[in-house]
Amino acid sequence: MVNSAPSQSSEGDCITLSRYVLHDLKSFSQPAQDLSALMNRIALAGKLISRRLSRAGILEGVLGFTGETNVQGESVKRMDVYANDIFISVFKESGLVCRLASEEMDQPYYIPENCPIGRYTLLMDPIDGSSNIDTNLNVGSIFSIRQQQGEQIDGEGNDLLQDGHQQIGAGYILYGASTMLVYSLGNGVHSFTLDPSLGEFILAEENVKIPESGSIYSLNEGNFWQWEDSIREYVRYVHRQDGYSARYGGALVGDFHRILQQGGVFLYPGTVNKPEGKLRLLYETVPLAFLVEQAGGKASTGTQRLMDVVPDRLHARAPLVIGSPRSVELVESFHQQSTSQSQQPAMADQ
Ligand code: AHM
Ligand code: MG
Repeated sequence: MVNSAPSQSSEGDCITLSRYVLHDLKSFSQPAQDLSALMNRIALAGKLISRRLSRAGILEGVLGFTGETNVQGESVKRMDVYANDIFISVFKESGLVCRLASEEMDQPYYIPENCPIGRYTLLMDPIDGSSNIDTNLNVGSIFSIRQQQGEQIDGEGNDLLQDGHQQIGAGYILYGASTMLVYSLGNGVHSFTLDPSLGEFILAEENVKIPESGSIYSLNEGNFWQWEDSIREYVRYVHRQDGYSARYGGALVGDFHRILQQGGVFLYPGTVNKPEGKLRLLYETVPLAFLVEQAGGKASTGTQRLMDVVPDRLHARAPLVIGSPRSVELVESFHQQSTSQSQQPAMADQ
């Protein structure tokens, strides 16, 4: 057991991610060592991606599109491919992760030499918010860790079609003014800032707690006329109140990070054409749901707790309402109102 809590007393005693993870898990056991090593590899991927992004404007072949489309039919950016390859390469010969599943890949990627010992699957969105890359705005990587169950896993990853409670950890890396890594392995949420001079993620805040409510609402209001009534009613309500602020950066990780720190709610609702919304369950919304719940917040589809949703396919999507508990409940109350109204018998004409 690790007994003494590391303390951040001076610049010479900064707490690195690898040191902190073992403290967080309160163990030096083999599984704890493995998870610590796994988090270190994720951090390495984050450092490599961060380094490339920081020089994007002066390196050849970083910005722009590849000309390909991914499994979702979306145009692929060069950085999407780079970041996806980085996550794969940092786990090769690691003995840790047998399989990676990513927003960018049709089917899971197996690293057979790891599989006899590496019982983990890493799910990820290697670059989330990639439309921000070419304008030098913040983007992120989202990750989720699941333990493989049983000996047999099929090539298509059907065993991954389970609810969010199967996650043993989740987090994100935010490539912003500084690069931050925020994670939870089920014992609270902890945040780290990359110190480029050391090349290490240093503890910024342990046990991050989201405020009970907040004044920020974050959604793409350009879709107003495509939403269902309940979301439109919620936004009309917000417009009539004093003190709300709209904040939307077009990259989920950055928008979510602000809400985690300052409170409020992020929404990506379904639209007429896409009732299930835009964001993917396994790579984006469910990992953040795990994290926000660990920070005392809530995540829902508007009508159902997100952690309970079972995807019907690897790249399934669902509407997202995530943030401070009271702020999420407020959005849900508009859904409930609209459901109860639609269930009332139509008034007979007088
Ligand atoms: P991506 O993973 O293809 O980048 O798409 C996800 C991003 C989120 O980061 C962001 O919240 C959302 O798409 C923005 O979508 P929109 O431009 O429709 O507002
Ligand atoms: Mg994404």
